[in-house]
Amino acid sequence: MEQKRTLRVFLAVSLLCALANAYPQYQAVIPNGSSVPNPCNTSQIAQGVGHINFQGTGPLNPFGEDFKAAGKQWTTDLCDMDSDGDGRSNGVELGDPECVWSQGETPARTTDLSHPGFDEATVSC
Ligand SMILES: [Ca+2]
Repeated sequence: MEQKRTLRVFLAVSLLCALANAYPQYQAVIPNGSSVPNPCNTSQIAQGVGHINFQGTGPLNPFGEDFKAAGKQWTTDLCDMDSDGDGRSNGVELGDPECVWSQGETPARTTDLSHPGFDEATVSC
């Protein structure tokens, strides 16, 4: 009896964790995908870079829409785009200014990152 209860609690917690981090596998598909600062609190990481909600759920932001249109892959075209219209390409924001990064590699830059889906100067938090 106690084991069934423990299993139920474990499954519920697992489901909540899965929902909170909707698609963490996409973090590995873009450069520095697990290190993009939350534009509303740069001491935190944006868990869902492609979503309006920084935790990674719900509607997509402009970068998420472009990522989806690119087949959910990091392409040269996606890298060159300026999804959030802040004057910096997605590649510059994510540390791949030359658009040469491939999955599994260390990006050219791993610091001074910014969010490709929100213009930090105008985002409302
Ligand atoms: Ca941009």
